[in-house]
Amino acid sequence: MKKILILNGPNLNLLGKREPTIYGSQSFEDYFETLKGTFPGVELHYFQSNHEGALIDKIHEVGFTFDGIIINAGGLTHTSVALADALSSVTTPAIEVHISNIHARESFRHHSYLTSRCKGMICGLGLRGYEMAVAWFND
Ligand code: CA2
Repeated sequence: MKKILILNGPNLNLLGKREPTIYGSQSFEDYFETLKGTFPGVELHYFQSNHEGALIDKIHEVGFTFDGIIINAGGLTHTSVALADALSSVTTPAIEVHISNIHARESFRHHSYLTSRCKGMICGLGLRGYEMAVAWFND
């Protein structure tokens, strides 16, 4: 069974509670339950943290044994060389996901330090982006 980690960064614990016009009205915990039902043959893990170091530690923890990492680093996407280095330092491939279309928003969101370290990037398709990333790893 493939092991996949979904890694969410800062503020994504507020999904479903604030800014529903941008990020939708479902909490990630609820969505995660649906996702597990969609992929019964995949061992799905979920970790969210508001702390950069905790996200890096998690990448190191799973990055040599899991089959895939799906990462939405939140605002750290646009600032964190350290997260990019963590993705480069492990063997598990990653896919970057953003709920909103970062290229249709403020210019500071247009650059991601992570994209070049990932197999691909999905943005603007809401929570469905996570499902598409799981499907790709599960192929
Ligand atoms: O669109 C995405 O998934 C983002 O990664 C979300 C980040 C943002 O900084 C990126 O540019 C794009 C922000 C996460 C904040 O999430 C919230 C969710 C609900 C309410 C408030 C914030």
